[in-house]
Amino acid sequence: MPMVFFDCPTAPNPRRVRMVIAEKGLGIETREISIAAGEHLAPGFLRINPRATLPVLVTEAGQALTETVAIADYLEALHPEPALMGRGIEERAAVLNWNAVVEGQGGRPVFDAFRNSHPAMQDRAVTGARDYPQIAALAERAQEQVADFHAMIEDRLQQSPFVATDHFTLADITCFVILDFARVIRRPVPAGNRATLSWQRHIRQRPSAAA
Ligand SMILES: N[C@@H](CCC(=O)N[C@@H](CS)C(=O)NCC(=O)O)C(=O)O
Repeated sequence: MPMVFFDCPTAPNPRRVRMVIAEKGLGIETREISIAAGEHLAPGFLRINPRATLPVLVTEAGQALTETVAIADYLEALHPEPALMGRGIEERAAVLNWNAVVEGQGGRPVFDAFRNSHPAMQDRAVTGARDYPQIAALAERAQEQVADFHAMIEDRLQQSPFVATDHFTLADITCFVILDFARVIRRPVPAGNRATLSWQRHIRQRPSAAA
């Protein structure tokens, strides 16, 4: 069975996987699922991922991986170069650690603010097959947390050329995609955050940034 990548062109987590695939120069059979059209809630897709989220990578053995980190780790094991998960145990630990920090302190509030305020997300405040109403106060709190995230990542990038190590990794992909997606909640990187803006310009030049 060939490997199949289930993608959604408008969503940030699938974009992280597209960037990993582009960085590694892989050609993987891809099927597009439209979240906007509700295709991820159709019975055929729920049989593949009962949690109704994208991305999904179905491996050659038929296992459905539904988490970006697991997909990136799997592709790295098959195609080690270029290394995006760190070289050696210290680097790998740093990549997993920083990736989780960025997902938790950046991704969580950006997604909370978007899902709990955007008209397109009405009753879709939480991913999954079940509908949940928006909570306006949660969106407001999340906006404050996004400001904290911008400050935290600026501090980090003043000390380190990349988020996790001295080279480009999955943690940079995650941070780049989240900062870009924050346009939907009108939170660009603040003009004074020079280290973040310079790192962002540098990553925009990579071909994978267009993925
Ligand atoms: N933990 C998952 C998160 C996947 C996720 O939340 N994907 C979003 C798109 S970025 C989704 O499927 N949303 C479906 C919806 O909005 O109903 C990952 O690591 O990729």
